[in-house]
Amino acid sequence: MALAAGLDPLRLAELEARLQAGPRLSVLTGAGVSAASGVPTYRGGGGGMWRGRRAQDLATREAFVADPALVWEWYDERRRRLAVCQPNPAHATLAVWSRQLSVFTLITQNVDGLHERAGTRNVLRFHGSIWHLRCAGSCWPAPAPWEDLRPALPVLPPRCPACGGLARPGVVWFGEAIEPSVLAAAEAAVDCDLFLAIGTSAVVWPAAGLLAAARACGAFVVEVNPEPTGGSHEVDLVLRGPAEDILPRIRLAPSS
Ligand code: BV8
Ligand code: ZN
Repeated sequence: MALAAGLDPLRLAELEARLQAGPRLSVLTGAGVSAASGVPTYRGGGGGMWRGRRAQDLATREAFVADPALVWEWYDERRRRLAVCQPNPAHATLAVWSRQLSVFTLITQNVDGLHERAGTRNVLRFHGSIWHLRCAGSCWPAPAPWEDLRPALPVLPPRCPACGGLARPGVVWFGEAIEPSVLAAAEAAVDCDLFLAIGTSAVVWPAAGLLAAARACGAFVVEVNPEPTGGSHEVDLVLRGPAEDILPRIRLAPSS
């Protein structure tokens, strides 16, 4: 496979040398890492809109309270589409790295579950999971989020098994806080030697702030993305191309 156009082999070699030094590696992924699996990105072609509504307007508590059935139709449609998507070579490469490097953390903004399905170790689901549900009410003790992998939910909107009230997707909506233990683990993971930002537009906060935080900890920060992003100005190395082409080319061990 020819290298992605515009991809400098010397830059690839620089990342490879740093990986082969056995660094403490942290990776932040966004929707771009799942693009090759057929999962629409939020700001790319069409992924951000549904029935004329913007994803960031639908992925809110306000939208859910106003019309839980409509919001659940959107999530149900996304779950059905995701159920036929497979991890791609970018997910597979990161899964191998997660098992071969002793200090590895993957912080994903994606809710699609493809990193887990690829067998990646130590995944932090920064924005939760579309395959998890939790009580939307305030039943106490509310059950912990539960996993439901059925592509088509039998009842929409689904109910909470404990109180019979509405269930909601186990994701973090705009305006909602990141789960404190996940946020703390991600903030600890930016203290690393090498930080890769892969397939993210670096627009959504506080995830976007992790790049500068890693830099401030002395990490060498790399962006893997076919396009410039909100974080391009604060990285040390840019690999301008698709993750599914670039990542599999990077050898974790010097060729014997
Ligand atoms: C919070 C789950 C406070 C739901 C999601 C500071 C400044 C400005 C705004 C804010 C700020 N702080 C907070 C905000 C508000 C808001 C925000 O950031 N808004 C944005 C729009 C400006 N943030 C929040 O609301 C967050 N909460 O801060 O709460 C708080 C604190 C305490 C107490 C109470 C409240 C919560 C944000 C989480 C929202 N939930 N997802 C669902 O999915 O249904 S975010 C959702 O959008 C995704 O999860 C993802 O994270 C994000 C999209 O970003 P990307 O993943 O980067 O995807 P995108 O499409 O944008 O880009 C794709 C990239 O891939 C592109 O660059 C493209 O070039 C590239 N690409 C394409 N193909 C490939 C590729 N790359 C590599 N290979 C390829 N083949
Ligand atoms: Zn309940």
